[in-house]
Amino acid sequence: MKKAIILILGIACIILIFYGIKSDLQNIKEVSNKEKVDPRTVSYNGFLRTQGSKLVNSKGEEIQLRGISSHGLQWYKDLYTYDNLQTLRDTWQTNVFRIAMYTDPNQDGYIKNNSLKEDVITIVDRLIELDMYVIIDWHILSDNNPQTYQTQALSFFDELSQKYSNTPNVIYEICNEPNGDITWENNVKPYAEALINVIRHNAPNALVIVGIPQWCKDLTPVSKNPLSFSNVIYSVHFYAGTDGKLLRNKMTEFLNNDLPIFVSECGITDNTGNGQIYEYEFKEWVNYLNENNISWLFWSFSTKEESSSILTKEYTPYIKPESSNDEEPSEPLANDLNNYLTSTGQIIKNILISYPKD
Ligand code: IDC
Repeated sequence: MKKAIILILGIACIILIFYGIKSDLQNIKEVSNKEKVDPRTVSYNGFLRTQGSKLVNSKGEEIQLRGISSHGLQWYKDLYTYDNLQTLRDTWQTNVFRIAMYTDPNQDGYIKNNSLKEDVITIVDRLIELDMYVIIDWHILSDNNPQTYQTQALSFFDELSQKYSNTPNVIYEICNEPNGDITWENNVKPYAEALINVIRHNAPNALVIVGIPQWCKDLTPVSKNPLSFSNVIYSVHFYAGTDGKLLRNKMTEFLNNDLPIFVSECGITDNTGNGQIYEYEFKEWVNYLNENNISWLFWSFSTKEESSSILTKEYTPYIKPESSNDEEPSEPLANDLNNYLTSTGQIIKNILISYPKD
């Protein structure tokens, strides 16, 4: 009798151990599968390139990047902490962030304030660590012609493309929005050729975004006379209160000419970045972008009191004190940006998280 009990207990133990090991193995397999195939990461996708009108990853699969653009780095750089970028990745499900570095000296941009380059590098390195794509945006705006500071742009991108020559995360946006008294043929195209030559020399596989005339809306001259480089993508910017079907029709025509488009900036207001919110029109835009697999980034990650901001002015980020690098904030939730969303922030977050998991 005793022997029989011992035997039964023994068999029961063996069965339990067997199932324990099996479920452990299953867990390990599930975790390692997840680690291997998260299709939003740079480790999965590698260097991006263009193929006709499409953007594809290193395996030739189509890809759509979605993310948020910073506001002017000179004003809001403290917001782009590692924790906040991680939140954009994990809770907002984005895979790209854009660093808008204004150039205009009259706006305290890079031409006057060279130390912004160090801030760009700090944020780029955070995004590399987070396995996300990052766009370095030479944010011309009131300095309408990209040729005005071409010399400075050449040395800026020369240095950064050397530094990040083998880093698939980094995408170069060489001029935000050319505007004013300039043309594609005489100003933007020659500027782009000079810049792309330098970037390609250092980082032959890098994707380059080229802003086009009239605040990134005038596609016609580009279509007639595109750049002859590969892996170049043209940026179109829209603001839902200003731009609609007319611009979308032009984009469709452009795509049909086998040329690629990247929406490196877009907004839910009119083009002032303030005033009314055009939620319905913005969602029409997002549907169009999804149908065509066009990447897009939202303007903007800021706390400025204007309706394009995703955060309220009360938000302040938690900055880790220098001396206690590893310490957790005592009240982490108090600094969670998700608790300080404007209605714009809430709408954009909902749009981003409603995508099916890739
Ligand atoms: C706006 C900012 C605003 C700032 C202004 C001038 O939202 O706070 O005062 O720039 O620096 C763009 C530009 C982008 C603009 C945005 C909204 O790329 O810099 O930001 N916009 O006006 N193009 C179309 C709209």
